[in-house]
Amino acid sequence: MKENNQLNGDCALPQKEGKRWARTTVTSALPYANGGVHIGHLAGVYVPADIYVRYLRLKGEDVMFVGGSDEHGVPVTQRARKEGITPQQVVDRYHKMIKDSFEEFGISFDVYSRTTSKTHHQFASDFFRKLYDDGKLIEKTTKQFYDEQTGTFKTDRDIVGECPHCHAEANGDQCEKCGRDLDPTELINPRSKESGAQLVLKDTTNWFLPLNEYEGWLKQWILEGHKEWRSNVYGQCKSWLDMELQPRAMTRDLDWGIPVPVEGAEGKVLYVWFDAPIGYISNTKELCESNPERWGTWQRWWQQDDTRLVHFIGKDNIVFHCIIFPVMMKAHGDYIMPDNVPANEFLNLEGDKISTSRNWAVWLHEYLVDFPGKQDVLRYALTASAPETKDNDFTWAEFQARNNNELVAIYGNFVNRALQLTQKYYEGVVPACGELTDYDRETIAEFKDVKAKVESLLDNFRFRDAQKEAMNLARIGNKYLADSEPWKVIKTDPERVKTIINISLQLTANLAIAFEPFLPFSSKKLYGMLNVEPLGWENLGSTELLKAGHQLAKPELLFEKIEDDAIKAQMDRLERIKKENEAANYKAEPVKKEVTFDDFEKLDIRVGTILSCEKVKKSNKLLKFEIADGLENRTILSGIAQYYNPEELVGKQVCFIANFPTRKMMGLESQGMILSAVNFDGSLSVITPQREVKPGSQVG
Ligand code: B3M
Ligand code: ZN
Repeated sequence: MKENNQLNGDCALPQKEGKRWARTTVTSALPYANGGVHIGHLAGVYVPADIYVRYLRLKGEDVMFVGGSDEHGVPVTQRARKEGITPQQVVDRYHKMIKDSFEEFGISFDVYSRTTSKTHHQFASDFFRKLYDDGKLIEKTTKQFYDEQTGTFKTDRDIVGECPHCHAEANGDQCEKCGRDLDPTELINPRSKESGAQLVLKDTTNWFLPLNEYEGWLKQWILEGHKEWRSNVYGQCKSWLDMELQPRAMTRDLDWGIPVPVEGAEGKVLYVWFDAPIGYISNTKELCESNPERWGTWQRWWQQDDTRLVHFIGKDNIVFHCIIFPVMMKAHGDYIMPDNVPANEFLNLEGDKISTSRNWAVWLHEYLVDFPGKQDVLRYALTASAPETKDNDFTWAEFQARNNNELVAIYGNFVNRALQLTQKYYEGVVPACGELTDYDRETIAEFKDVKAKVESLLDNFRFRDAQKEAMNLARIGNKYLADSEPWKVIKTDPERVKTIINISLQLTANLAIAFEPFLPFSSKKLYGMLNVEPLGWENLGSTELLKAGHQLAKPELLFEKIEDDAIKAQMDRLERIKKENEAANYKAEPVKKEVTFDDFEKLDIRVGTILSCEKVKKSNKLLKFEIADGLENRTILSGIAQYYNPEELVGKQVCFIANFPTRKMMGLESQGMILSAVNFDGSLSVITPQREVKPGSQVG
């Protein structure tokens, strides 16, 4: 194909060993289309990838940002079973939802497709077939669990049974109770999750990728060649390579997935981790074919030596992107290898691991309902506490503080002051810059530095620190205004104020550039207020961005304070979810030691009617009851004040133990004990006979 100039554009990408990169292919993990996306996804993968891509684009690099949904695999079929719908319905629903969320948060994919597309099925199938034809795969027969009721083999996650260690019910791959990794053959009494049937072991043939044969090459390529990779990534690769690699199955006995293109392989599909990374390539192909003028051929992005490949992923995907997928591409033979895999650690939520099944997450589509228009606030907060080197915690309190104390109080405040002063003194027209003082020069020198700093950090995938540098520019601005005091000087030296305001406005324009990769919505808004088109990354640090005489638009607030109520509503939601999870996980206490009927008969349990009920003074636990017991009536104290209003109990019947010795509490006598059920969360509910009976009736 004939390549146009744009495709051949000159480049200034980071160079390695004299290598000259002409373009960059950036991929971000394909999320499973079995649920929405949450802040963990955004912080770990998509926001950093987007910042990086926006930055490269701003620098004029030729870059393609590839994304898509991973629509095969057991997570999808499990979801389908849970919801009683087909896997196709599951992926249709969630692909749309995920795609919309990414769009709303400004994740600027050049292509976002799906692994159920025709292009992908064909591509992955051909890829497999080439490995198969070239003899790069080995055929192995192994014993797998088989469900005779449904006539299907079961994958680890579709098997349940008794954990051999702690005897809780466990999944085939892991016991959630004791946390141990398991092999399904270790389970006592393995059963099918789907049908509940006992499983039997049955022979099956699958195709394996002999990872072991590539060990030497992997060691050379990663351990020798990529010492610059993040230490968490390098470390994980090293520990894999230090253990002996084993052949790994690339096909599965399942019906949801891409059929294995080999005769006699009916009922088998490609392993989801075989087809998913190929999705990056087939999505590239789809994009290239839709616009060959702009993108050229897909091979340019995957097979040309002057292309740089970068994978953004979470730490649980490291082995797939650094070992298995590279071996697949190496075995195939025509592909370039990733130059870097900046994997992040995990983001927790309020101290707990984010979990889709426990709904312990902040979902993007829900966030936007609660905080409309505040995409950048979340982007900012997530980058500020990105789990780049270790797991990190997202808290709503920190989110609020990042907004109120940084976006509003530093960035927004500076911009607002600069623009408002321009309105006030010059009706929104940029004043001319006069003679500079030493202090002006120092300030200008400081903000000229920012470009080099931000670039070097971004080139090294240090997004948190890079964003901090951008914010530092606003700090410089605030300090400059506070020190220069134009609101005072205006009375004595109005000419001088023109220079102060001019510099402040140049700084404001610089902020719009510096924050563009991080906070695209806010930069757009700020460019609007400055009444200019995007100013260009190459101009970051310039003091001549806004010409004297240029008319600005009406200023608005760039960020708004987030009030305590909004944060409390989020905390209440999490509290509710915690409660629901506790209830769902509640397991009844084991039964106590056996007693005899005689033991039971010693207890005199009766029904009484509550005549009156009131709070005991100075106690927040105790209620005082007058109970009609069919004899002389009695007073009983009970520690249920947190769970009932006294009025709601009057007239009700309760069960109580009548032959307990009288006890003194808070100076009052209690003649018996009211029986309550203790709920999973410790809350109490009094026991009432199901039909009204005469006070004093015995319970037995
Ligand atoms: N869908 C796993 C995950 O969502 C998987 C990533 C595929 S990337 C090629 O964590
Ligand atoms: Zn266990």
